[in-house]
Amino acid sequence: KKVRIIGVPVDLGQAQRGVDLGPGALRYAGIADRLSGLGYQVEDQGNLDVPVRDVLGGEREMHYLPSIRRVCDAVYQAGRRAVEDGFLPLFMGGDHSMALGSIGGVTHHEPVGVIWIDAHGDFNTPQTSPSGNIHGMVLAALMGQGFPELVQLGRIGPKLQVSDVVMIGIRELDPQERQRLKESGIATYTMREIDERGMGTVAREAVERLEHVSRLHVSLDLDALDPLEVPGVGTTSPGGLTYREAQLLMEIIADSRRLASLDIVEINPILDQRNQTAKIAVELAASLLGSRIL
Ligand code: DIR
Ligand code: MN
Ligand code: MN
Ligand code: MN
Repeated sequence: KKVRIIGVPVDLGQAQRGVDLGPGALRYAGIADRLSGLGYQVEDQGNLDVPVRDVLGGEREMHYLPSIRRVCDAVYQAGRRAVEDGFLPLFMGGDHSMALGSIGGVTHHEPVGVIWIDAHGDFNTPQTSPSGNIHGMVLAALMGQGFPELVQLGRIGPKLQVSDVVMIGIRELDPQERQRLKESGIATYTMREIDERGMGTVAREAVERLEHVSRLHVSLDLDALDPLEVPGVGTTSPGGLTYREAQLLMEIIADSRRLASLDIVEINPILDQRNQTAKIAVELAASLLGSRIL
């Protein structure tokens, strides 16, 4: 069992400064040692090259689309190579825009089922996005909608089918994004579903919905958790998953034994207290990779 850690210090997909420090925060929280302790051979490939926005003045109006595309191209190739080399790639963001590359790359050879854990839908198109921020458009682009530069990234055409995606933790959607998501047919477990039915039931059902694919990818946006427990994220949304609910979700996904790749995104250590968000993310990653209480 081999894990390859790939740092993607990109903050260009959103407005708040500080998410580019996520890979460092996760390393300082001990992610590599935690996973080695579980018996994995862990290889840290370092950070991919990402330009800082301070040198990209001319791209501001375009919400850094050209640079995000270039970064995601590199992420795509790194993800593809990790799978070819027999590793489970762990992508450390950075903001969620990097998932365009990670999910593109890990689906290069065969489809994967994606569990998108997020307070937000990330299902905007350039036409529906009130902010223009590309991290809010990633899932739509992966499914073939939005900027052609992003839709055609790595290889031509959509990277995901509707039936290959489940979303968990959703509670904040823009008006037109909400309409788009409802019409998309994507299986979406909102906070209401989790409150009413419980995380155990929801998580098992979510994994079952992806039974037709042999590999699973988890895209974990830390803002899915409640900001009281993880203050170190850029776009906080109240009423999120508790740490316990998130742990249970990780353990149930791990039980499937099909986890093949992972994104940990949107950690902003500048807004954090004592790196607690990254520490919690490390514990969640450990559960997802098989750590058990007993
Ligand atoms: C919002 C926020 N829906 C947007 N999205 C965030 O800008 O499109 N995603 N924060 O994680
Ligand atoms: Mn997100
Ligand atoms: Mn989010
Ligand atoms: Mn704009």
